[in-house]
Amino acid sequence: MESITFGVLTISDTCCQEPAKDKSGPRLKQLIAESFTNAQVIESIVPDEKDHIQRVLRKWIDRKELRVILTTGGTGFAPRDVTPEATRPLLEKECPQLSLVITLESLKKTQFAALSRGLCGIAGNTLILNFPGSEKAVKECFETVRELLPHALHLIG
Ligand code: MTE
Ligand code: CU1
Repeated sequence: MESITFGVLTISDTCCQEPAKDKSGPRLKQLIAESFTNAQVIESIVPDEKDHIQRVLRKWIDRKELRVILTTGGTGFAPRDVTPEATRPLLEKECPQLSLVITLESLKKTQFAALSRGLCGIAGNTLILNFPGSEKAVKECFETVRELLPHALHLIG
């Protein structure tokens, strides 16, 4: 399979102020490198603000070579958790079964998986997946979708 470019977007007020505190972004980068040979990873950290999140997502969706965006954080029930609300308007297609499989697998690890509202969908030729904001959660979620990604991207075209 040819090399895939991933965008990893950490969405966190704390990590945006102190990037050294971001554990889930670097973990995702490592998981990608272990799973896909020649993968390129672009990273960014933004606060839990809808317009900040959308600015990065739009920029990445417009980049033709960038095929997968993994966001981490902001999917929960707290007032400032707005990742799904920022993502939804940019999606051309939602992929609810992908969110379902992430939830089903996550529920095998923790019942708190029910508290993530993360979305999955397609914008242009980019697949966007919202993961929760912990190192443990991104590992579990990434491992759930990893094998699906090449065929998914093949279908998106
Ligand atoms: N999913 C998996 N696979 N593993 C986890 O540890 N944590 C849950 C949930 N989903 C978790 C998970 C918890 S505790 C919360 S509060 C929600 O994700 C939302 O997390 P977020 O607000 O950091 O996005
Ligand atoms: Cu939680």
